[in-house]
Amino acid sequence: MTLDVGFLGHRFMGRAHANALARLPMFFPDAPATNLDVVVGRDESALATAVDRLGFDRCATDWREVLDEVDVLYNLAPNRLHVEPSIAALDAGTHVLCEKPLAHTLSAAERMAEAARRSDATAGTAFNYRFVPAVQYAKRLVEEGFLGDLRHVRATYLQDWLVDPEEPWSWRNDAELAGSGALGDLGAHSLDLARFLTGDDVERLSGHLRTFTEERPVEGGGGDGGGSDGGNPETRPVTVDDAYTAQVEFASGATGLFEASRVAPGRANANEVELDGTGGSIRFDLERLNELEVCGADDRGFETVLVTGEDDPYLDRWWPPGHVLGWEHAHVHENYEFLTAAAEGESFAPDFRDGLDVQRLLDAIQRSDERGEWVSV
Ligand code: SOE
Repeated sequence: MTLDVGFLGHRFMGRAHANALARLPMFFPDAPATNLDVVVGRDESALATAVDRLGFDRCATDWREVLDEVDVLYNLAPNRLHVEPSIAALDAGTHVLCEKPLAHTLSAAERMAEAARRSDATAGTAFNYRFVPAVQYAKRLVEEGFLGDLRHVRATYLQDWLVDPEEPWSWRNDAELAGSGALGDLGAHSLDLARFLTGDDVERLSGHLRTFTEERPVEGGGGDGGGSDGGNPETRPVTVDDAYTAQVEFASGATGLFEASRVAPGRANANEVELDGTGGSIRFDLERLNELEVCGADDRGFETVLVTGEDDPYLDRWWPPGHVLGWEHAHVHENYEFLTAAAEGESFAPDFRDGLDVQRLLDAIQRSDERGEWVSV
């Protein structure tokens, strides 16, 4: 059986997932066959390029017209647009892999999780870092009891692409479209990794959001930015956070510190998680994603374990031992697992409930910031 696939969105994540689908027949021949049927967007010239470069049969400008024609919808659109198309697709029996965060608001995420619950189709939230081999290796260590009793979770996700105040405005700077900024875009990954790795739930937290640049130029705006009148460039307000921090308490009694930023020079895409327990510590750093740092409670320091052997998760599918993997490979693993689950009528993890659980944390961090006090989740 060949699954007809539709993408809503075709930019960064469109390329990441199209690349993953192209790799599957070569490296994961047991994956269900897919046909890139249709890519949906608004900009017709960009859509034509996407058809050409990503390998779709056709393009469309209205997602409503294609839902009945595809078996799987990849929802890669701005966060607010995750909601209605995903719900409509699930109601039509179409499988959905939706980018993170699940939605722009908690109530929207609740509606999406409810749609997934009532549908027979498979629904997944694209927390791709779960599928990095070193992260899966870390999870195995935790499940084997290496950490003992969990004491601390420390997770930071830092980027630098908004350091320059002249960096143009985009939907990622808009609360209506995105819901939040660094919090939802990057913090969602950290919060999901913490849940995934520890299996622990956050019970209460104190969150803080900051916006350092209050407005940004609109690309192609008037004035100095490229217009003819020589006046000030047109700008739009930034209504989301550039950075957040959160202090949390887990149900187990462990404590956690979380931070994300888009204004951290030198940190292009630094996603780090560290877990400390009575038995030892484990540290993952996306900038060195083929390694895991591990320290037993009686050791004198961290040992670096290379996760590049054929016994490591997914590694036997790729190259001989030691031939390292990159960021894009996690998307391939994620797509392999999702499509296999969809073709077999199974559920996939992370599903929309996982997306909703993370959304509850995002919402609690925003609530705490607004109230200036600790809140329960
Ligand atoms: C942009 O900040 C972004 O593409 C995120 O949206 C992704 O989730 C992250 O993996 C990389 O950075």
